Parts: sequence; structure tokens; C-alpha cells
Amino acid sequence: MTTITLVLGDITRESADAIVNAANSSLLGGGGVDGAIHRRGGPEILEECRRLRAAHLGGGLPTGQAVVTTAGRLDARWVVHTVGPVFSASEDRSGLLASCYRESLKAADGLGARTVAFPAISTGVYRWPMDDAARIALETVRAARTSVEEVRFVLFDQRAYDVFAARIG
Ligand code: AR6
Repeated sequence: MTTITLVLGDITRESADAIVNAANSSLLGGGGVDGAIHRRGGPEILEECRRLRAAHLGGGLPTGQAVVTTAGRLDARWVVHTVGPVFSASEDRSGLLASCYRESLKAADGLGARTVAFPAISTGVYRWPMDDAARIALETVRAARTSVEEVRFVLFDQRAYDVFAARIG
């Protein structure tokens, strides 16, 4: 049984077995959660991302997929990097957003992680509307077959927190 919890705050301050990064395909850093994770986690994470790119991810990590690195100086054992879809009003990409949560949990299961902290993937730079993103995130995690005991959504502002909280009820 997986418990879903909500926290208002900065995901880089969380303590969890795995922290999920809302990355981009390059895996070489960016803004938002990605920038914050690399800043606080230190250079080890980027070094490992570079090694992954040089090894089997030469073309980058496809949208909806997930890979694992060390968590560097974060209070976690691993960072799971996943690439959310850019929101499109003309094309339904929700399957890709759901895939981010599913694939991240699958990666976490492979590691034996019991607690996993997620940001609201795609709701920043990638512009996915928060309410729809929360619906997809929560439905996907609820439906997932996973051994993870706690899935913690770490929401960066009160509005995002309230949107998730309203959906949890
Ligand atoms: N902790 C928790 N949530 C955060 C934090 C934080 N420290 N910082 C921002 N958020 P985004 P995306 C929230 O843009 O939309 C990067 O440049 C933020 O308010 O981080 O998937 C990558 O390299 C928003 O609700 O990720 C990619 O190029 C949510 O996290 C691109 O952005 C996600 O915002 C990915 O865009």
C-alpha cells in the first residue's frame, strides 16, 4: 500500500530514498527543479549524467523515461531523472506525463527505494496546467503497482499545494 503525502517547499531540502528531477533530454541541467537539484546536490550528479550520455544515452533521455544517478550531497540515496512533456494545447501528451511517474516509480522499485519525492513534473518551464498535471500525477501513482511506501509530492508554492490537496480530498 502506497501512501501519498503532500509537502509545501523546496524538494532539494527533502530527505527521501529517491528524489525525482524534472529534467530535460540532455540531462545536463537547466532551470527550475533541475537547476536546484544540481546546485544543491553538487557536481557528482552532473558527472554521472555526462557518463550516462556518453554510454547508452547518446541521443539523450526520451520524454517519459527515467534514469538514476547518485544524489550527491542531497539528503537522498538517488536522483531519478525524468523528462516531462512540454504542454501542448493541440496535442494530448498526457500519456507521456503519466509515463514519467510510472517509469520513475519503476526505477525506484528497481533500487529498493521506499520513499520517493516528486516535484509537479512539467508544470514550470514546460507550462502544463497545474490542475490537470495534479490529476495525472495522482491517478498514475494511485494506479501504479509499486513497492514504494511513500510517494511525497513536494509543491513549490501554496497554489500548487492547494491544487493537489483539493484532489486528494
Ligand atoms: N522544489 C520543488 N518544486 C520546484 C522547485 C524546487 N526547488 N523549483 C521549481 N519547482 P520546472 P518542468 C516547481 O520548470 O516544467 C528545467 O529547465 C515549479 O514551480 O522545474 O518539468 C529542465 O532542465 C513547477 O511547479 O520543470 C527542463 O528544461 C515544477 O516544480 C525544464 O525546466 C516543475 O517546474 C522542465 O520543465
